[in-house]
Amino acid sequence: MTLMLYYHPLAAYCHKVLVALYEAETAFATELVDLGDPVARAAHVERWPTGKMPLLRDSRHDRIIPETTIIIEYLDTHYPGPRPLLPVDAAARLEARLWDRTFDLYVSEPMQRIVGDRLRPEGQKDPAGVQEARRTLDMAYALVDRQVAPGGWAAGAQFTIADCAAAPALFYAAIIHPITDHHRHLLDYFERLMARPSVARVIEEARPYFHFFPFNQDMPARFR
Ligand SMILES: N[C@@H](CCC(=O)N[C@@H](CS)C(=O)NCC(=O)O)C(=O)O
Repeated sequence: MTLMLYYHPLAAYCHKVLVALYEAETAFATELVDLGDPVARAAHVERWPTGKMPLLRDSRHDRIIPETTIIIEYLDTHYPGPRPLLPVDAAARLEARLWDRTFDLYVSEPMQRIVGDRLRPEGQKDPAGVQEARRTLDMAYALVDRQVAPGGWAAGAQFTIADCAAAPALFYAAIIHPITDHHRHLLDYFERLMARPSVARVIEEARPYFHFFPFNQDMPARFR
């Protein structure tokens, strides 16, 4: 198989790329990477030193592509699907990239910080960091609520890279920091995302691993 995704089925950033691959109907193989296994971790760091997931290997061009935003841009360029995830029009493209960054930096990042803190041993926790992360999520929820008020997708009428980033970021963030009725537009957008076949497929495939998620008991029953 030309494309290989090194990933873990529970990892939010891996979900972001899986949504993109399913949207484009691109054929790919997967290799599950268990970063808890020192040998697997060392092999992964050897592929790309950040040790982050996912990574894409393209054997046709003999290269490893890191960073989800770059992976999706790469796929859109070299393995395009029926509809581009990065709009061709420059203004629409910039908007899609803006909201991709917004979901990564202001939803995924604080979500990961809160989850990471849950995994830390007693005595090494960072309550101030968690409080700050929750404040960031409150800000982001209000920001996105305003953005999606007209309906449609994160960057307009077209499903884009921004929605690939939004789906897993909001999926996990909503569990650890619930979205309330105060953000009605965001809740509606969340439901549109969850109903999208590519997103539903990724969640379905992750289901056997959800018991490893440290906030598993807070997950809505429909996802468990
Ligand atoms: N900026 C990176 C973030 C990737 C990332 O944080 N991946 C997480 C999984 S969701 C990871 O590899 N965590 C393991 C670690 O940090 O050791 C991207 O967009 O690819």
